[in-house]
Amino acid sequence: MSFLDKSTSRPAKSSKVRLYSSRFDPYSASLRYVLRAKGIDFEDCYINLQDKPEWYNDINPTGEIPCVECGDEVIPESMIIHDYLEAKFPQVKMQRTGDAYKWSKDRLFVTRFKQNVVPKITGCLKNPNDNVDDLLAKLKKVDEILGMRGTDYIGGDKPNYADYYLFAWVEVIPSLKAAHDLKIDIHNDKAYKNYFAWVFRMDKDKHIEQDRVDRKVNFQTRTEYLKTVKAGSPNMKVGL
Ligand SMILES: N[C@@H](CCC(=O)N[C@@H](CS)C(=O)NCC(=O)O)C(=O)O
Repeated sequence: MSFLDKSTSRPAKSSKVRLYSSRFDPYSASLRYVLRAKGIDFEDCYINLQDKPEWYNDINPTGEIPCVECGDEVIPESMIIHDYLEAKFPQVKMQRTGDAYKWSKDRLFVTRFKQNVVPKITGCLKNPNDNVDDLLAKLKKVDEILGMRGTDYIGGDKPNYADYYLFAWVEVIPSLKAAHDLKIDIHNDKAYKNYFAWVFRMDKDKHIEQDRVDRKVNFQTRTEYLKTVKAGSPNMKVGL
């Protein structure tokens, strides 16, 4: 893993897939989980979002992470990257884990989650009191959808990209709660039964666990990181 800021030059081309990301970024985490599930060897390049290298604009003119580089091919936008990885490395399927109807429902789920729930999670980072009730209401909806699916995972009997996308975001919530001292206690609430059963299963997923080991991103380090965000000076290197 490397940390890149204004003072660093663009890394030389690699024979591996390279993920330009940020250590605690959920969009990037979902891609790492999928890369692992597909068995793809990849390297992490962490961009310092507070002090971005100028050359990063050549990679993504919007300046956003994540971005994937594979030889001469550079792809931004998390959902387009998911599609690119699926097309480029089709051996292990992470999207077509059922028929066309299931694929569409999964995509709809991820799209609506990104539109409706992600802004509540990021909103909680800055202004928890204005966002937490909405977030909890939306998680109830997620619970209903998981219940209606009736399978262990959105993917069916094993996780697919929609599971990894969802998990990469909701795994932030316990740290948000700790960093902002939020009084949320929904673990024993029946309205979240399916959701927590799913979280419990995902939490034991080996690709997610490997990510925690490789990057040392876990409840403690993420909480410390969110505290540095709250204090106005994000420190991407906490716990290393
Ligand atoms: N639509 C983009 C959103 C990515 C995004 O919001 N990235 C944030 C980090 S979570 C970012 O790069 N912010 C820094 C910046 O815009 O300068 C995607 O899905 O990849």
